[in-house]
Amino acid sequence: MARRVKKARTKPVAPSLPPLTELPTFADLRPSEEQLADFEAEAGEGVELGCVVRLDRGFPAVLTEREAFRAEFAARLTKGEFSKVAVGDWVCVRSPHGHDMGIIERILPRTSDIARWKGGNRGERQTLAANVDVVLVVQALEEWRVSSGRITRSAVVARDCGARVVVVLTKADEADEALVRSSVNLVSEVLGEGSPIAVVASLGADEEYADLRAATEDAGALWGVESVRALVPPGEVGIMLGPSGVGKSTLLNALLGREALETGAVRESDGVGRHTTVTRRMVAIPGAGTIVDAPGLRTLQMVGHERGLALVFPDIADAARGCRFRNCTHTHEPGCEVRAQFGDPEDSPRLAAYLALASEMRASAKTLDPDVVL
Ligand SMILES: Nc1nc2c(ncn2[C@@H]2O[C@H](COP(=O)(O)OP(=O)(O)OP(=O)(O)O)[C@@H](O)[C@H]2O)c(=O)[nH]1
Ligand SMILES: [Mg+2]
Ligand SMILES: [Zn+2]
Repeated sequence: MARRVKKARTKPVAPSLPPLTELPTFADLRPSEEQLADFEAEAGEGVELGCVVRLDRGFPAVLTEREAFRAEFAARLTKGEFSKVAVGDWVCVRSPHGHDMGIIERILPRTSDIARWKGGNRGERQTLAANVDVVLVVQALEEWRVSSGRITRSAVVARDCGARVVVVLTKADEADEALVRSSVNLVSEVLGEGSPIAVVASLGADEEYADLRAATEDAGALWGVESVRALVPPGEVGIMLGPSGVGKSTLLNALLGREALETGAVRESDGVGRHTTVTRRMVAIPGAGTIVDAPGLRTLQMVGHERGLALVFPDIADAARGCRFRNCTHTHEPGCEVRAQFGDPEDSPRLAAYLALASEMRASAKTLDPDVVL
């Protein structure tokens, strides 16, 4: 019989955490007028304004005007609130003053909240980043075609949360001109004019690829790592959103000009990444704003993002208001204005993407009630 080993009762300690590097300066991060006013109205003696710049396995790090430090929550905040702090959050914080940790007293209301649902129909809402201006939807060009479904899905979540969308197609060096051209055309078709597209080959110098550059620009997209800087101007905060292994951290290293972030090989058999990045962290980009590197996402469920859907597909959402039935699925119903105006989804990737996301939202609304879980 196996002997039971008695477990030692030790107090849980914070794991050893990596040093705080690549941080933006405090002046790079700009709280909104409301956040500043809230801070001034509420902050007491010894409390400073801070921004959550990293989360390492759930442990926050905060940057104030004077310093950067690890922080924990004031006792009254720990219940439930702990998991809710996100990179980008503005907080009222007490400096450590010789202690290990600063103390977060309050999270200030967010201007935007990039969130996703996880965990199926008993799921919870997880904030990926707060107060974000722009979402970089990242996808690799190595496949035979990019997934317009994945891109529109990310765009809907981003727009629903109040952020702009830009699309970054990576690994252009593994594609040819025809693939670059058709991928850019597909993304422009499904997302319309509003979202800029950049095509990058992060491991080489932008000048090395004259043919890819010509194909990219010809299709109406921006070429090269350097073009990404202008998409996140100084003072703005962006987040990279995309599956593991598409090259998010590699692109950030290229923008930084050194290997500051860990990158990892993708699995040979199916090209899927191994979730190399495990930290959410802000990275200050020279000549640009701040970009949050984040772990790749396996799934992005569509729950209650109707407003985002209408923002990404305004013309289709408009037409849908003209359908005879209010709950028209635009698949078989008579008097369907969407089908009348946009035809058959088989001929229109844009309509097909809209219908797939709308149908998923109808299904999730039946099993998940966002208002209850929030
Ligand atoms: N050929 C080529 N390979 C690239 C490019 N960008 C990234 N890679 C490779 O793709 C693999 C994954 O890159 P990462 O930057 O770690 O991917 P990631 O999106 O950060 O992945 P997670 O952190 O797991 O979410 C690495 O082996 C990179 O060298 C590129 O532009 N061209
Ligand atoms: Mg990474
Ligand atoms: Zn209809």
